[in-house]
Amino acid sequence: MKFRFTLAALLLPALAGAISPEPQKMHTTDGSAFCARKAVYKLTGADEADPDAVNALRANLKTDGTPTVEIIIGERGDDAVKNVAEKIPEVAEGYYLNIVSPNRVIIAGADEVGTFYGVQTFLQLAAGDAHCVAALEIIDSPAMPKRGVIEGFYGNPWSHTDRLSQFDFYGRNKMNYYIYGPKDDPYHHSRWYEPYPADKAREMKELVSAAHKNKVKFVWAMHPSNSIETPEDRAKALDKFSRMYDLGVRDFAIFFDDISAKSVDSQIDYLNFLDREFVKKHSDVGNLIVCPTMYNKAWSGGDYLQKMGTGLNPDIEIMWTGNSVCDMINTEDCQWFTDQTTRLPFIWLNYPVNDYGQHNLLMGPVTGNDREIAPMVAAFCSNPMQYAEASKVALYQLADFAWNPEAYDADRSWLNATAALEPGNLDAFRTFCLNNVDVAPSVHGLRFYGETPDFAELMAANPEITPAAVIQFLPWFEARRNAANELLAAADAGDPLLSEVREWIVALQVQSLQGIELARMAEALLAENPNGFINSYKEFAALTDEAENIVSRGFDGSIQSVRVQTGTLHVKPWIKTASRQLADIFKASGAQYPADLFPQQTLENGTYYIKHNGRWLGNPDAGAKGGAPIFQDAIDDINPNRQEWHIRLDPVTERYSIVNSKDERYLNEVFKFGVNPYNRDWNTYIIRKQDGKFSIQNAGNGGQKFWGVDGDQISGAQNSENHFIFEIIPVTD
Ligand code: 14T
Repeated sequence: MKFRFTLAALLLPALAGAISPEPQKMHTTDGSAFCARKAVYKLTGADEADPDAVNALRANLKTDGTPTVEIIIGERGDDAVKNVAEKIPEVAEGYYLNIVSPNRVIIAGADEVGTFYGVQTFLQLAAGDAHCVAALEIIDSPAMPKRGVIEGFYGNPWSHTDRLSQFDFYGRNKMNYYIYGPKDDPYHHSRWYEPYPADKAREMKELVSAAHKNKVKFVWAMHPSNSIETPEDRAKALDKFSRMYDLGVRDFAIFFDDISAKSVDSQIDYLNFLDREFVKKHSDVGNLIVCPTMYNKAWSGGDYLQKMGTGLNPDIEIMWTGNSVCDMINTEDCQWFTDQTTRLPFIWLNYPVNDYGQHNLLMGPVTGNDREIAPMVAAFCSNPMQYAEASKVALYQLADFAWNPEAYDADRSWLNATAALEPGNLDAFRTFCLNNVDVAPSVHGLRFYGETPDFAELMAANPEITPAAVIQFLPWFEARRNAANELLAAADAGDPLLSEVREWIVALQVQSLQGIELARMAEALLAENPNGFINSYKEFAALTDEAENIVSRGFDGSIQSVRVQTGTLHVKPWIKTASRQLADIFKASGAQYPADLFPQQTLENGTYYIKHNGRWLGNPDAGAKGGAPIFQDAIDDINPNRQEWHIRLDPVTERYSIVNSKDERYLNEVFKFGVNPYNRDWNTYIIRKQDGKFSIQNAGNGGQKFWGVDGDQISGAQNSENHFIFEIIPVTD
């Protein structure tokens, strides 16, 4: 067969590894080529070709001994590749790769970066399973000119080792941008004007050079907040930029995100000043990039963006996260931005960043970005997790997307990503990743519904949670336990990715053991074996406790330590519901059990008065929209249930909802009647009891405020106050 496009390498897994990103054009040609494992290479053109490309070949291939394969290498204009000049794509960073039967390879870049990328593709082919390469021809180039990563999250910045490993990864996967802007590096943000101390400066220099060797632009970003107007502030900014220049930095950005900006005019004036007084005074410094204060559509208003568009020097680039802070990028978002600014957005994709939902990892297929955006963006960069190694699963796919969005297939890209990253534990690793897909409800509302798809199928097949149904889930949990055990062994043997996310693997293990214990409880119920049930229940309760106390990055000085969770979309809520269901069946069976076996609820589900200083909490405007409950001096004998409250434990959050018995309206986290649909992540409370009095506290997304009382309304209490100020009294007929 003469022409087989694009998918050829994936259809020939025994012959080649997956090429990352997927090439634009590829076809196999007649004849077979050579086995890379045994080959000894001779390089032709190495003197003129890009040195980083040549080094990458030398570092990965055998070149000593009698040559069996010739590699002809160079970029447009070089003698070595002049015969194929017309085959080289006319796109920056493109390349032509020809593996000619039986033993010749031609790598010809459109420019130095193109040659380097051609080498990466060849090395990927040469590292395929059988180490044998097919004769084939590739013409390849990026759809988006700037592709990469913004280290722009809150929390523990990446380590030096993390970053070095990232740059190597970007080089191999053809990403060419890295923007340095970790919010918790004081020299970037809070003390932007201070020079890096000597040891940090040395590391920075090493980083810049490692990035450049991998054809990655190292953009150093500064976040000066509102200190931008005075001559002193501006002199400090120039000084800091100069110091960074001396460390090798040639690309700069200014971030104005997450502040309340004083004035767009002074931001524009400041940026144009830096552009004029610094960028334009250095012929080797790239375009200035800015993250505006209004960096997404939901936060945009007034004439801010229009002013940026017309006021900024034309080659200053403006970042954009899309429709909202955390959202995938659609053509409409890009168009909207361009309509405002007359510029193409420099995309800052807030994925897989998880600083706003730290309990969850984002390890799934990357879906949701429109494939048609390539001509509509200036750049496509992603803000990752503080977990650098684990972020590579998403970054691999985003590199694939940005290079060749038309061919992008999220599931296939995810399969390739996982295979490239954990070839030794592939099935177990994929199982692990699929348990960590959704970020759970958060302020940003970004969700992914593809988590644990086979568990979702089991749930659909067993909609009612009976003991027999619970037993159906046993093999699923056993398979997870086995995967977790395998990955833990690899983590402890030093695998960098798996040891980085070790706690989430433990969480998967504990969750599987919970599921296995639930099946034992179900078996005991069916066998009418109360002691068996009690023992398994105790075991289950201990595992639940363990699951809630797995902490990642809890070391001293950690900026963000995290209580980990996994399988939150389907598995975790199912486990909670199933355990309550089995416990209820057991209680109803009339079996004897120790009084303290089941957790004591502070309050049994029921209807209560809530009282403060002798006054009753009531709902005088029952049936209205919104409004607040009121403490009333007198008991309501006209409509008594306006002062009666249904207080119930939500089985998923294990916190209480508080709903008025007159009109079923719930209380929300700002102490009012909610007007949106009830949401357990916002509208449930922790209720505690001490000396006969109760405290009520917001939780989940609702924050941590305790209820206090101000006049006749509930208000947020000061932390120093006594929070046990309420009486909660059952309504008895
Ligand atoms: F600059 C921006 F494009 C941006 O996204 N800024 C931050 C970013 O550093 C952070 O990692 C990301 C995800 O949490 O969101 C932005 O930070 C926020 C966003 C909010 F909506 C911080 C507080 C918020 F309320």
